[in-house]
Amino acid sequence: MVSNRRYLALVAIWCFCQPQIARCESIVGLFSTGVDDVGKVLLDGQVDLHYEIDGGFLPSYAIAKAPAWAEPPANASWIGPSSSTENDPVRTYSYTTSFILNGFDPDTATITGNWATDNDAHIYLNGLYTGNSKDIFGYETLAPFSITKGFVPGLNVLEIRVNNYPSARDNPTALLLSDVEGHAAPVPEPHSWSLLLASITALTWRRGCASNA
Ligand SMILES: [Ca+2]
Repeated sequence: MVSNRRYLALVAIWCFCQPQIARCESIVGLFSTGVDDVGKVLLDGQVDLHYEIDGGFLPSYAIAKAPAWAEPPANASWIGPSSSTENDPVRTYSYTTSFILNGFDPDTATITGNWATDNDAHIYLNGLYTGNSKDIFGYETLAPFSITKGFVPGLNVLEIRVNNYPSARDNPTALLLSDVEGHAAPVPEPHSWSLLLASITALTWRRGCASNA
C-alpha cells in the first residue's frame, strides 16, 4: 500500500508535470514570407500583409526568385520592396512582423525556420540581436535559424535587417523565410494548483479515516 507521504509526493509530481505535458503549443501569428493568412503562397507582385518594411513605410511584395537566389520551397516566396527583381537602392531594409505571447511563458518560447537574404542580414527580436546572421552571399543558401531568447509577455516584434550591397550589376534586395514555427509552454494554470490542493485535502481525509478506524 502506498504511504501517505509517497502518495502526496506522487500527486505533487503529477500536478507540477502538467505544464510540461502542455509544452510545444504553437505561437499563433507567425508566417513564412510570401503567404496569406492560411499559408497559401502569394502570386508574384502581391503584397505580403505579414511583413512590412521600415515600419510600414514600404510594403513587401512577393517576387519571383532572381537567378542567383536560393530556390524557395513550395510553402514560401521571396519578398522585397519592389514588385519585381529590379534594382533597389543600396541601404538597409527593416522587415518586421509581430505576434502576441499572451498565455505563454516567454522564457520557454522559441522560433525556428529557414532563411535566405540579399545581401547580408541579421535577425532581431524586440530590438535585441538574436545571434542569427547572413553574409553578403546570404541569397545563395536557404539555411536554418533559431531564436531562443529575448521573448516578452504580450506583443513581440521580429525584425530582419537586410543590407543591399553596392553592385555594378543588377542589384535587387529580398528576404525569404520558410517553415517559420514558434512554440512555447503555456503559463501554469490555476487548474494544476487546484489539483494539488484537492489532493492535499483528500490526503487529510484519508488520514482522518485511518485515525478513526
Ligand atoms: Ca543585392
